[in-house]
Amino acid sequence: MRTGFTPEEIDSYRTLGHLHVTAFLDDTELRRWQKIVTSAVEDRIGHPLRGQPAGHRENPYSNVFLQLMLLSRTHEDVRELMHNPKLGELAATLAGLDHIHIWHDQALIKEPLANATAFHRDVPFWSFDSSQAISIWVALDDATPENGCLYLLPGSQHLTDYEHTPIGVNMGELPSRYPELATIEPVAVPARAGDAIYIDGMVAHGAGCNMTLSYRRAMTCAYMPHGVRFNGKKNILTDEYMGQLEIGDVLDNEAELPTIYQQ
Ligand SMILES: O=C(O)CCC(=O)C(=O)O
Repeated sequence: MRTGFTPEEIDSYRTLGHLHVTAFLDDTELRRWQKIVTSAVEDRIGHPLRGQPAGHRENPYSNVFLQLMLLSRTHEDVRELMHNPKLGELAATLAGLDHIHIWHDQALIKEPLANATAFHRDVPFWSFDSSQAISIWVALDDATPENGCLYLLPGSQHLTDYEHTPIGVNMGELPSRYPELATIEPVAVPARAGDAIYIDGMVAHGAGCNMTLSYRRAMTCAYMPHGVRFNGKKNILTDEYMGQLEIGDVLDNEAELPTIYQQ
């Protein structure tokens, strides 16, 4: 696994709102991630990653991807992968933080013929507002313009606010809401299996549709800066924790939102 970043990579992340790291995992690590994540996904969904193409569900958003949240809470081997402090240190370095927590992990699997993921920002879905939240998106298959690679609007992380805007079915909904985004040419970020793409939590991004008959697997983890405050949105917080929170409280529940790196 990558162990650090050059100053140029850090600058590039902060300017563009994303960083593509090639060969983030070596071949042995990639095979291990593929095996562990695929087995956890299949266990959660109750069938192998084979079968009919996406498109049979009535709601178009349900045909965007299989979204398996918090596999690390139910599968010990996923927990081991995701709770690697090195992953936390790398994310903290890019985000300019000295203490960082796991917000959530999720596997995102584009099924054959899956719909595109419309442009969105991640933080407005979450229970805190911050300009330093960051995610890692690790390709477990080659992600191409044909099967649903990521697309980003470089530099857009500074151009919007924290208002929640749902991921619509239409690619242009976010740029319609924030016209400045419509001045930025989307950039495709094809990735080889084992590459990682770091994504600023406020950068506008999406993914293409999967026009192939194969699955496009990715494993992701989102990170929360230490000391951020509850904004009233539930997202992945448990009912029990929500019941204890008031808007403005620091999100400091280590059982739900564990520290993954502290300098
Ligand atoms: O994998 C995808 O299709 C989209 C990924 C994404 O939007 C995200 O990780 O926030």
